[in-house]
Amino acid sequence: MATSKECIALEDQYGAHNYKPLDVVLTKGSGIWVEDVEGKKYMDFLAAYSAVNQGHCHPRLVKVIQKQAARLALTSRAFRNDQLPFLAKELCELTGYEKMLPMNSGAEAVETAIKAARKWGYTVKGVERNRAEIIVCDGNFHGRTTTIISFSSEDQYKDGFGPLTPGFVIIPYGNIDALKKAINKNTVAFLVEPIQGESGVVIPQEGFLRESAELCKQNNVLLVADEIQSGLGRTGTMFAFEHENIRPDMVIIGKALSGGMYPVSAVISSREVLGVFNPGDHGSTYGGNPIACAVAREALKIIVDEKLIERSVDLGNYFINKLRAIESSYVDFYRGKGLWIGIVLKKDAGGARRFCEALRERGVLAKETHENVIRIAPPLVITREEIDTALIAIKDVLINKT
Ligand code: IF1
Repeated sequence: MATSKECIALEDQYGAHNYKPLDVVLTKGSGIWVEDVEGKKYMDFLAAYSAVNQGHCHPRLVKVIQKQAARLALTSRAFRNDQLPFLAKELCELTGYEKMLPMNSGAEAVETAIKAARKWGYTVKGVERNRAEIIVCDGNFHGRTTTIISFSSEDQYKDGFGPLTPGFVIIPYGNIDALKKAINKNTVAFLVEPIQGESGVVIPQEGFLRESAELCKQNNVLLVADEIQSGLGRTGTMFAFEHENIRPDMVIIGKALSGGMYPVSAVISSREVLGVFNPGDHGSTYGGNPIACAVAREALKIIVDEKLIERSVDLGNYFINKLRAIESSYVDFYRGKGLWIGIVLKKDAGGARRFCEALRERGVLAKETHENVIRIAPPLVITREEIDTALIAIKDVLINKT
């Protein structure tokens, strides 16, 4: 078996350098634990950006993917398969939406929502052709396609990739007056993350989402929630928007929809909105394939059966209270919902990356986001004892730094 050093050298030589990962080469995983090629074990406190909410290699997902792979893997949507209808039904029943459209990556599902919103604007709302506007937020992250980066507020994501797609308006995250001002007769949708992940687990001021939903309703604008990272239990509810008792017109999901086993994403919405798509308007070779659907059906059942949402509430509260009791001169404050916590460091703490490297030395894998936030998002199957174990390392690092 190759060593970490060999793996890193090969990837450096043959792989494009569009990432700068921590130099840990993983080869196995189970629950919250992962193991590197030298046999060192780590606790995974990133969970593949919340794709692995159900834990690594969940035995039920392993079984389902093996069984379905041996039976039927791909038909394309030119033919039907016997898994998609059941995923569609189960997902709609679980979430209370009328229809779903399956894709693969998160970005593809975001693109799907954008296309649906635009076409809804032209065919239902009556917006003049090619004039549709979608409002988005400063600090957003919705993926990396050319259209999606067109409305990123992060220069690096766009620089060198133009010409960009027009039709997007950026407002400050959480600013309801700005949203009010930005809406006009051409506005078809407001696309928002209920909690911003990449921005550092940023929770908008209480009431923002509720007031956004009202504004959207008054102005016949679709409220579109990107729950790719925040959804499916991470924040202690099925969807993060539930914290404000709203119901977006369209919801975008991905990541944990497959428990990390396979790329599966979807848009869920009403008959009115997803009804704008006619045969040939949109699609994907792999979207809705039998493996994806079988895995997603099981991944959703695991969230319910293992009470991952309830666990996220209880353990998230337990965790953040324990963190708040740590007296660290480096920490500015903590914020979080459920098992999604941002440790916000002081400006002079020397950046979060060094803390993540120190955590890794102590067997905890976490990823910084923006200069000074340590993001904590373990699989939701984590136990209280495992949190206690991790807290020893976290406390040590937050007090001693390295
Ligand atoms: C990478 C960030 C997290 C997402 C939301 C859509 C997508 C994502 C809310 C696109 C993806 C990822 C992708 C990953 C890093 C990561 C990330 F820091 F870049 F922002 F999680 F915080 N909407 N998020 O969070 O989904 O097409 O990737 O399946 O390496 O780009 P995708």
